[in-house]
Amino acid sequence: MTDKPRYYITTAISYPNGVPHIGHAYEAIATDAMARFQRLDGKDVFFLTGTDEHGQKMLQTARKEGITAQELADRNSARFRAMVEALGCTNNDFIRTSEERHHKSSQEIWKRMAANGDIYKDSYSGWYSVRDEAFYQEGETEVRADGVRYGPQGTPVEWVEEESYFFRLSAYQDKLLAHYEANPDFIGPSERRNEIVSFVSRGLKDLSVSRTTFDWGIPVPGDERHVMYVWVDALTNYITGAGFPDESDARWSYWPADAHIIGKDIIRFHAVYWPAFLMSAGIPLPKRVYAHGFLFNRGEKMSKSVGNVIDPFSLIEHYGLDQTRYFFLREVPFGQDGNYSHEAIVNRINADLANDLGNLASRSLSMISKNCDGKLPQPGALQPADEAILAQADAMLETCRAAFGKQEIHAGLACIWACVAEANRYFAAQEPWALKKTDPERMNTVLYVTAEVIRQIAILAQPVTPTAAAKLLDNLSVPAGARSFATLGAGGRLAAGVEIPKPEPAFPRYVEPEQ
Ligand code: ME8
Repeated sequence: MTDKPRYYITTAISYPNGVPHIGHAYEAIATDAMARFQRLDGKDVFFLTGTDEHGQKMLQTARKEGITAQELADRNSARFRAMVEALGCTNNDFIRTSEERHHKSSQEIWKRMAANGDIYKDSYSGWYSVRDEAFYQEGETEVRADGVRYGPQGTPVEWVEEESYFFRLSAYQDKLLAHYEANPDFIGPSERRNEIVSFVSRGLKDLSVSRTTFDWGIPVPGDERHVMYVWVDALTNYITGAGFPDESDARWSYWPADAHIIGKDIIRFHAVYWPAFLMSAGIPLPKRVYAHGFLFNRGEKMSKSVGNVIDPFSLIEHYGLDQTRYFFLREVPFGQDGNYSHEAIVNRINADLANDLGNLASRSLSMISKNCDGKLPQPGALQPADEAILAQADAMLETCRAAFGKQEIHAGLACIWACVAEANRYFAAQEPWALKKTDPERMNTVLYVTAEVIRQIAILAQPVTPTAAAKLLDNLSVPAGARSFATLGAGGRLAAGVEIPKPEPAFPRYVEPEQ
């Protein structure tokens, strides 16, 4: 624990009823980039991810496979853990909802909601989607040509009738609307905010929060015939991870979370149910819920039957980790749906990374190696072109900070790569290779300025392409302790005379494998 400002960020916790797919990887990559950004920007970051192991969907899958739900959870949760590792994620913890600490925390939040008078017993009858683990109003469902009734996310629903505890969600309609009004940044992006405000304005019904027809879940305190509705326990993971209910735990100082990063299909749970549960239990609300879009394979929804589900492990192996991270975060405006295809990935790797940044770095640094005794050259008097490119580089932090602060990762990357493009124009226009003969002092200035701009680009690229950015900074002999955002701008300029190694390529070109 330090006296740095705290920053708590989470992904959704994934259902380990199957193995991880690219949608899960996308969320982890984006959240990791935001966690790394805040860390480099001087915050004490806590980043939580994990698996959501209870509920009927897990139980049904386990039965089909002839194993227990716990066995299924153990097997697949390990795959999710391996995925976040393979993606280079810097999560500080990995929570599993079947853990004891989480049972304790969920039972405590339940008791607090009950003590507040918000839980009562009745009987439930209505439509339920096992795939979404969600209850739907009849009006939200439709019977399609195949005779099956579907919910709003396109998954089949079934009729459920059983004794159930209810949460008095209807009592929170006005409080939620007042919260959205007073905290305009609570839900992002704005389309999602509007969607939620209009959903809540239409009126809220009390929510069924327990089930009796199966037992794979967390027992309801005082009535063990019931297990909690999986979303009550799932959402609670965010406070379990912060040490709840032990409010003397050092981790509790991270709560309330700064950002829950989730997909758009689960915004209702996070922006309606979760704040209502917390209000009821007297626990502060997270500061922001941000919903990203969905990824499609060439415009098609990924599905096992179409056979277009992409395995994140093979993607990283094929294209490289930094390349994969960069592609998704640059190509898809965060918050909108996005597409991926082999051509689009290769284009980003070769154009943005290998050509624009990689070539600029290797051309300028090899010139320094060859012509400046392998030492960062001493710049002479700066000319307007030098000042202009340095000013653009110095201004990046502010733009990136504003962009990452609103989860607009793509806008941060666009700003960095605009500087890469300008640095290329500067380098081409100044022709340092020609200055070598005509004006070596001026060549030194141009090479120094280019190296300094690359330093700032590499420092800011660390959250998204950590390995390649580290290579670029190694190539510039920037010490490990001088890579945080505090060194950006004029205060952290490269020191002339420092020896640099023979540059190692940071961004190789993608070459199609031989058929
Ligand atoms: O919803 N593109 O788990 P989950 C982008 N356990 N994101 C996608 C995606 C796609 N094609 N498919 C899924 C759950 N996601 C619950 C969450 S949180 C307390 C409980 C995203 O495994 C999805 O939107 O179905 C969600 O944010 C995350 O992956 C996990 O999805």
